[in-house]
Amino acid sequence: MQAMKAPCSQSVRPSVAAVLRLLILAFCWALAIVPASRGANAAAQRPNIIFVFSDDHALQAISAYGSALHLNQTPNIDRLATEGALFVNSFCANSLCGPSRACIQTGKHSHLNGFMRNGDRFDPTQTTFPKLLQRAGYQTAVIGKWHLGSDPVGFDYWEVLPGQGNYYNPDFIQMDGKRKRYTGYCTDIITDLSLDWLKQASAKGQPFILMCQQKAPHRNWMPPERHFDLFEGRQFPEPATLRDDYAGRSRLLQENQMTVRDYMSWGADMKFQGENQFPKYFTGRGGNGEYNRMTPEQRATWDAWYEPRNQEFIRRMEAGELSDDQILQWKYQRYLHDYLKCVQAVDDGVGRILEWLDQSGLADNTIVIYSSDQGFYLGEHGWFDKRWMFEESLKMPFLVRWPGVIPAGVKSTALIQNIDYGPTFLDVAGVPVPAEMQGRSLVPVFQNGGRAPADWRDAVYYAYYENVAAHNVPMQDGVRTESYKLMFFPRTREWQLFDLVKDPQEMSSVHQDADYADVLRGLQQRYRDLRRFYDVNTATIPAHRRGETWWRQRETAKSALAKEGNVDLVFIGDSITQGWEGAGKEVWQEFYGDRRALNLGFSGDRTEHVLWRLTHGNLGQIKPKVAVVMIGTNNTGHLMQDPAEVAAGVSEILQVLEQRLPDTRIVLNAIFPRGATPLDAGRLNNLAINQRIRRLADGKRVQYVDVSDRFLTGDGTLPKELMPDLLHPNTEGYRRWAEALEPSLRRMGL
Ligand code: SGN
Ligand code: CA
Repeated sequence: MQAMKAPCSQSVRPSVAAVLRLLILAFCWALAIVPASRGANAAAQRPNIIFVFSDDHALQAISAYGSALHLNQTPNIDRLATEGALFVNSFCANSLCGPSRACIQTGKHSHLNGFMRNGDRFDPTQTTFPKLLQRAGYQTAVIGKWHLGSDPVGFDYWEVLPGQGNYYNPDFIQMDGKRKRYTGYCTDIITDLSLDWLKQASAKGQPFILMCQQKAPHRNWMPPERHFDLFEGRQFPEPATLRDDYAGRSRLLQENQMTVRDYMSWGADMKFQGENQFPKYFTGRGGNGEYNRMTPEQRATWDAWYEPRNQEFIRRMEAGELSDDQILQWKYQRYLHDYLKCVQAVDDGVGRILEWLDQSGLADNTIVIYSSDQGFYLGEHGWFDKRWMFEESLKMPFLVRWPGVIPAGVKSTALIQNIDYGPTFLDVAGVPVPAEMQGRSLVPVFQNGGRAPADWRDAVYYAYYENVAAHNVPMQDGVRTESYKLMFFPRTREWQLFDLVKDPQEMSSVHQDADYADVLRGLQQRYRDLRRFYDVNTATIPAHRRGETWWRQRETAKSALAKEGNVDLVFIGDSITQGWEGAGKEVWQEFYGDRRALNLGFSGDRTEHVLWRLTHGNLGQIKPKVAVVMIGTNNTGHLMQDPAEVAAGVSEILQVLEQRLPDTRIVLNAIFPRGATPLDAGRLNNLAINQRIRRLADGKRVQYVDVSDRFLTGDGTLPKELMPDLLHPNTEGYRRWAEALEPSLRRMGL
């Protein structure tokens, strides 16, 4: 669908040498030379790719991006921009480590590659670009941070950090599964290992791709000894929004747990030794795992630098010399100093790789890209970390040098995303991009001097799924165009709209401003259309509500019950099902009290929550004879979600049940009617869902039961005598439901 042609078949503006190379390649192909020799010839011509990828490197900390604050100098990374291109509108699809990497491997958004949150396990059987490049004769390697749970696949060589890895004396997982500890500083070790591999690979004559994936400058920002003195005496300027009060935007922003002011830890982040002496101002009790890993020599150097400075701060604190705001200022400086020193080592590594390319003569035929898994807040909005769809963490650095194709000094404003990297690498190698990949090759943008071709995208789609985990950032998704950003928070069902031209710091949402009514409407349509285009259906994407205490407790309690087994009948659903414990209690007792029944109804749940629960312990060890399923009215009520999407969610639930409880028969209950009259919008939506899910029944294992006639009067009115709130049955309503279910339950052997 979006597969681009190989660069060699497109119109280029190449150097004479490149034209010659392409001609020779075409000639070889035309002659259909035997595969072995063709491989050798073609391989010599296809460009090598070196992809240097770091962790949490903010654009503000790359001098080529010319940040307003002019924090630091990264001459080596900058070289890629001076000799190639700098992309200023480069975005991630999901601003988190594992998810970003999975998007890159697969060229797909998170909901399709399945790696939606850190801690998920990457399914290595998927189509990934390294596998395809390997098949096409490229030598492939990944060295450094991986963070995808499963072992790398599609690589001739890999050596990766376990999980987040360590800065000092890190362990690396070897291809045989064993761990090897290296003494030294992680960034330098990754560069060393990368150069070792490059030297070997370049001697073999086949083209290669290396993913050199730095751990730095990820939290807890542990600098290398050689840069301790780098910014001595420097006071970094503070971003204008360091003291953001989050007014004018969703209240969810206030719930964040990632401010420099309140969430810097005493030991790991701020590098103090011993117990936390000022728990009012610092989190944690103390301790720094990295410090514990150091050799005595490393510790001595470390202490010699940090201790006098720490002691001076402690002295001033004890003397009461520092106001709250001065303490914030101190933390911000410590944070920036450490972070930027980590960045410096990354830049050193890029320099060593570029130097090797120059010396080896491979620079001309090697594409070098620098990027990072997401951006990062360096105090903007008061924050560190990422996740939010605001600019600083939505953006990814992207600098690329491709001699002969990209002219020097290009600054591109094309909207690009990490799902484009895989397709780009394939395209560069002349490998067709599989239609299932959602990203697009950037080669046409490269060839067009950085300008987006006419058919390029007008907006990117973003979705963050790690709800209520570290830093308490809520689930969110949205679209970003050249000048606007629309965000949606499902938890509060709120829109946020930012005019990036007038309000580049995103300090005020204009979604309720009448002057922006047309923009809002237009972007909401773009949002819906993009979600359809990328196949995003939240009704089928498992989601939890563990941020709500009662929900978490109910989930834990129900899973514990389910673990015991001994269940013949299970009800699965939302508040209507949970109501068997409320208005329906007596009736439940009467009908199911002695039938080993379990209630898995959770008030407010939608299909996505049921999917999550059924796959995270709610089925425990149960093997019921019958499961009664009714779900979907909240997909209607909360979101007015498209009936086809909700029906897909129900279908997914039935599939999960079929896989996990193959011997259980299902009563698929039509969603109850809601609203007073037949033309109630919610009622109609439920009807449309029912029309679809009815077809999911096979009459044997899955039986469809519609009991609406027990509630509705002849003219379709829903009487309050049975459903006082026009949504939930009262006791009499539950009685009618139980009676209506009874024949099916008996037929199914209960
Ligand atoms: C760790 C960090 C978090 C960070 C995540 C994810 N805490 O948990 O601050 O958001 O990693 O980062 S720490 O105390 O262990 O440093 S990611 O880049 O891997 O997604
Ligand atoms: Ca990261």
